[in-house]
Amino acid sequence: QLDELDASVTQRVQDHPCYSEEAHKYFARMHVAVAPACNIQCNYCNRKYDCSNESRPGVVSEVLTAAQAVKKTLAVAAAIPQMSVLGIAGPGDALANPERTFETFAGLSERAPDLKLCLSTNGLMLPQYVDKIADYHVDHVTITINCIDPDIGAQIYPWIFWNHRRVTGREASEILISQQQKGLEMLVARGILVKVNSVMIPGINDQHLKEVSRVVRAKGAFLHNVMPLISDPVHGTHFGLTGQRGPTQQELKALQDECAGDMNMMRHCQQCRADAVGMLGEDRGAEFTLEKVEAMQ
Ligand code: CLF
Ligand code: SF4
Repeated sequence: QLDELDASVTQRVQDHPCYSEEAHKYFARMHVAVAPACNIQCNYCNRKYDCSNESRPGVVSEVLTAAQAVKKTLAVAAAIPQMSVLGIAGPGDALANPERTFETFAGLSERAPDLKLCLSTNGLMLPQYVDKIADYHVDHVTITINCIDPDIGAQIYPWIFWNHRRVTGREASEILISQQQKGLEMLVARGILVKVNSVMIPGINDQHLKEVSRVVRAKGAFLHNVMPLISDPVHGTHFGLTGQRGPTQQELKALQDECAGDMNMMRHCQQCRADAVGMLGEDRGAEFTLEKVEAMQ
């Protein structure tokens, strides 16, 4: 399918390790954990860990200010020549922490203009920030879309925070879904490359994700990444506590194959932490803690 894309798009993904399977052998990415807050609740989330939108529950990230994030990025980029992408993926939601997120992007577009900027979000605030995302030359945005049906959404999202109040039940999912779809359309209209992440939750959205794949493809999403639910009572997620299981490897692959009829599927995702550093599947974050970065300057 890649052959069908015009050359400019191919060029835009050729050094992004997530958007191009080939690129992940040669290029590295890093995340800066500048976004601790979140504006929704997913049943698979435990706020003590990194956002499961992009990240595997792991160890709590060191939350950075924008200035610290810029400093860390410059130090890492100097030490790892393959570093091509800087992403903000939590540990909460990038757009629930807009000041730090955009201040980080502003600092980097000035001091490291060659780094590609990448953002991952649950999509709730996306329509409000699309212009800003375009202004800061963020070229890659990931939206986590787990459903387009609010009845399914109600089983995944117990609440969202919207217009200064908490909204629950089906209404919460209706708002979230409509914001996500609107955000997707607005990004595509501005020529920003969109990847959709979906968490596969057996018995809840697994069959439905084929429809999600069709719809987001039709709206112009570039890539779909179906990730397995990591449900572990040890992490204290609501799903983990209720005994909800994650998919097996075979179930995940079968669903990815079914979705693939419609669009490019990402199959090399490593469910990175919100402070991951290095090639995909490699995490050199411990080499670049703030303390060590300060000592390098
Ligand atoms: Fe990070 Fe995500 Fe950007 Fe990549 S990760 S914000 S698109 S630079 Fe990549 Fe990691 Fe999978 Fe994400 S392997 S979890 S898809
Ligand atoms: Fe947790 Fe991420 Fe969902 Fe927010 S969007 S509740 S941080 S998994």
